[in-house]
Amino acid sequence: MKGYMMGYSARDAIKCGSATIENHLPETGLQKTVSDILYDLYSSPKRISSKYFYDAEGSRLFTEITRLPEYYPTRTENAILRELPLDKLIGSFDIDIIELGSGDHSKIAIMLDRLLSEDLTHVRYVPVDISQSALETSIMELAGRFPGLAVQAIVADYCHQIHLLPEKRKKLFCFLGSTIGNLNRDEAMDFVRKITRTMNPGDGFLIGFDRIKETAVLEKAYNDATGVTERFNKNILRVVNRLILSDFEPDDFEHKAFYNPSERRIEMHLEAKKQLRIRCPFIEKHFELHKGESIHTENSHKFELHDILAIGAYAGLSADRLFSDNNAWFSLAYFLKTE
Ligand code: SAH
Ligand code: AVI
Repeated sequence: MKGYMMGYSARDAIKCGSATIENHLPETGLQKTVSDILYDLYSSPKRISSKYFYDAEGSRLFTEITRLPEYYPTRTENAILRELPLDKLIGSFDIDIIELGSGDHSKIAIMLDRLLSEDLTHVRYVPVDISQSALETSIMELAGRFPGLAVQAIVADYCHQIHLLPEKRKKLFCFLGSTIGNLNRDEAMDFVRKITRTMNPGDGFLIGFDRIKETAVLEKAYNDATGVTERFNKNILRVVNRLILSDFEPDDFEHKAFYNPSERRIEMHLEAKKQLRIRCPFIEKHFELHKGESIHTENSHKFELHDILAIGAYAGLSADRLFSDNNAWFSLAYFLKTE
């Protein structure tokens, strides 16, 4: 079995103007995907990896979340990005800007808007995302907005397919939106360290961190009045149904999102409204959820300044600049590889 999200194989790279898109997800193998998902569903407590949120519908819903009044992280980070001296961070070298989890590319567009058109000729943009649909939309929209910008899009799992990242040219890595917070704290440290190993002296790493703030503000951002986050959370069950051929009924579950102060994170769960039997052809029997049992679908860690500095230090990076809004609700840390 091959290929875990439908699509073309890596060899069928698609071109759009001066942009290319390659799908490397099939290399991870469907069998491994099925066994990973089943392993997590048999764990106690049950869980589903948050990377499965992002099929075409999940990516669309996430963009809708970023526009909600309650979801402060995007507009706060965007305001910081609008002031970011990108020209100073990249200099006048030929450079790859590699964005991990680029989503709907709205943030790189804000950053590239700040560059003069002659500076853009030195840039190759390399968005890396697990969502093929998000990258397809991105390359088309970027071609219209920044004609001539070289784009090499990579559909891949950035945690397990780091070897696919370009190595030769000078690089600026971007990991925005506090997507780093969706990894557990140890995973985040190891991930930044692994990426850093692919960097050369002089390369930079820009990481967005959502900061700790009033619990009410945090919890509202994940419990919006119009229920978009609820739809986003439940959509993960449709993705899982497609991958493991299970029969989860999303409306049998209630969306739960709350701040866990001891872990300093928002947790999202799907809680069974009644006793459930879930069937899946890859297991001999069904598996059961009792009423009130929950499936943990996402962690969104929040960061103190010392957490941010520790992540850079563990990777051997120098913390060069920290850009924050006036309330310190969100910070962008610019780390430099010096040796
Ligand atoms: N950076 C954007 C999008 C954040 S949403 C922003 O700040 O708005 C998180 C993005 O990361 C999604 O587009 C999702 O598809 C992608 N993603 C999540 N897990 C991933 C993984 N393991 N590998 C590659 N992309 C991943
Ligand atoms: C992508 N990531 C940083 C978002 C977050 O805030 O953790 C995903 C999200 N989940 C619910 N709302 C937004």
